[in-house]
Amino acid sequence: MRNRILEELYNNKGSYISGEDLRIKLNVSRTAIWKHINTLREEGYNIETAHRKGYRLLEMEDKLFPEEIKVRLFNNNIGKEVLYFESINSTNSYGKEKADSLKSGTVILSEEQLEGRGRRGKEWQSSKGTGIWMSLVLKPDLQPTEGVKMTQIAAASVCKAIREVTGLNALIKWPNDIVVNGKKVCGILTEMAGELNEISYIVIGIGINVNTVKFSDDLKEKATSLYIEGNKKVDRKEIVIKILEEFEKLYNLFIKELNLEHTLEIAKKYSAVLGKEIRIIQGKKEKRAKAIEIDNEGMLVIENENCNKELISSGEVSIRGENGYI
Ligand code: BT5
Repeated sequence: MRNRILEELYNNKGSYISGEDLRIKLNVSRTAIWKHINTLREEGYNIETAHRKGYRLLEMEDKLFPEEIKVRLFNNNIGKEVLYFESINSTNSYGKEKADSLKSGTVILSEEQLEGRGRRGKEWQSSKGTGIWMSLVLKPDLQPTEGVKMTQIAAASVCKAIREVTGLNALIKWPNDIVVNGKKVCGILTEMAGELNEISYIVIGIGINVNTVKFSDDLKEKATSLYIEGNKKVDRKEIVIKILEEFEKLYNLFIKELNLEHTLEIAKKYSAVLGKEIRIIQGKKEKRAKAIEIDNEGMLVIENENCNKELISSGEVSIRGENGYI
């Protein structure tokens, strides 16, 4: 009932809806409506009450309320279900734990993560209210080998969304980062479970520094936020909605055509590495190379120090610029 009331308030956002109209539409008592409205207020929804006029939803505080996102994504499959937390250990861990009971396309959002993770157990700093800490749960009918391509689809979606919403020159640092002016604003962590020839679920974690003002000493050389680069506060909801719209488009094309053509167009156009001298870090090993191309499978083609071409798959590598982060 809480959600139905909220939906009605959203559909009338900015104008009043009377308690009587709500009562008839939702078939509950006015007292019940009043109680739900109070709970919603406690949760942070800005609902005004006026005598004889009823209830009105006003601009919200800067939170990633799921209804605001769902209402704007009514044509999307991804984002039909949005789970929202004030605080969580990690949206990816939650997605994995609950994968069996979650529908494909479920989005998990949290205002903060207490144990945000990067790849191979590295820490991902996810402080309260400053960023987008989000996971998508998918259950595609694909071979497990195709699963890694989801990172590329996510990277292309995030890159486009940041560019469109903020106008910043966001670039994709293959395979799983988005950078602005040479520093990391976003990292992607794709985790998967399944059998030999069947995926049971994929959880794609996307972490974006949106309104972060300051980073810890260990990060400030290589991390940045949309706020720092653009010098203005960015509405996190706009970015979430744009990412999910872009993701749905690219994901559906991939499932239909079973190739990454549309994603790779974006990956190449906005690549931060192609044509550059880079360092490839794989465990303790590091080598120098030139990034030449991204092939049709999304692998990075490099020219090594002996001028031979090599294919690098995204799994275990990190890329750095010759003299810095990129
Ligand atoms: C990543 O790993 O970049 C993947 C990050 C994925 C985070 C999302 S948030 C939602 C979901 N839930 C999770 O628990 N995780 C996902 P990797 O390429 O391994 O980079 C990790 C490294 O990035 C760390 O070792 C730090 O050096 C750096 N780092 C940590 N926090 C950062 C931040 N907020 N911004 C930029 N860099 C950061």
